[in-house]
Amino acid sequence: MTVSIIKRGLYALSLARWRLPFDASAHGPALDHHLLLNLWIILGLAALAHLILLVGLAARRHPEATSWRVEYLPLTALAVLFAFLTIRAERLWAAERYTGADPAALQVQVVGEQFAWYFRYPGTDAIFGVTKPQLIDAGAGNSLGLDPHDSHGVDDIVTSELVLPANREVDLRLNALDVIHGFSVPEMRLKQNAVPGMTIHVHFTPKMPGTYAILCTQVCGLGHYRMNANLRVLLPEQFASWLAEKEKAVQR
Ligand SMILES: [Cu+2]
Repeated sequence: MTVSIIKRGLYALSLARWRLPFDASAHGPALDHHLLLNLWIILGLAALAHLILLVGLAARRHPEATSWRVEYLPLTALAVLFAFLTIRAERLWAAERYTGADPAALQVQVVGEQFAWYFRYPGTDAIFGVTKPQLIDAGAGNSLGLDPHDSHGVDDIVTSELVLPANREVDLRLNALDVIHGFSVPEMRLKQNAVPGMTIHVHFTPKMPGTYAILCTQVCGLGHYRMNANLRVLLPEQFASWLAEKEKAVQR
C-alpha cells in the first residue's frame, strides 16, 4: 500500500506522465512526430516573441525608421508556416484515416449506446445483417436489433470487447444508438465521435499485440464514467481461432 503510494507520487513528479501514451498502431509514429514538431515550433516562436518584446522595450524608439518589411515579412513567414503544418496534419489524419481503406480490410461495426460499446463482425458470409431499431432488446440478447429472418445476420457476431489481429488493416464503421459517443483508443491514436443516424468509417492497422482501453470521450450521460471496453490485439493465428470459436457458437 505505502509502496504504491510512493510509486504514484514519484510518477506524478516525474517527466514520464507528460509523455504520449505507448504507440501501438502503424500510423501513430507519423502523427506523434507531427504533434511534437508543432509543439517545438510553438515553443521556439513563443521564446522569439518574448525576445522581440524585451528588445523592443529596451531599444529607443525610431518611428521614422520602421519599414513595411518589419511588419509584413514575419507575418507572411508565419502564415506560410501555419499553412504547411495544417495541410500536413490534414493529410496525416483526415485524408489517411477516413478514405482509401483496403477493400480486403477486416470489417467491424462499433456501436455506442448509453453506457456500453458493442462490436459486430459480419461472420463467415462477410456481410452485415440488417438491423431494426424496433427489434432492439438487450434483455433478450439482441442489443443491436438484428433481424433473425435476415440470412446475412444469422452468422453475425456481437461482442462486448473489440478483438483484432495485429498487422492487418481494420475498417471500423461507427454508429450510435442514442446520443453522440466518442470512440477513443489512445494507444492506437484513434478518436472519432459515433453519431446517431450516421455511419462513420475509420481505418487503421494495429501493430502491437496487447490489451488497450477503449474510452468514451463525450460526456454522454450520468453513466459516462463507466462507458469503457477493451481492445485486445492478438497474433493473426490467435485471432483466427478466436473468430472460429465465436462463429461456431453463433451457428449452434
Ligand atoms: Cu458515451
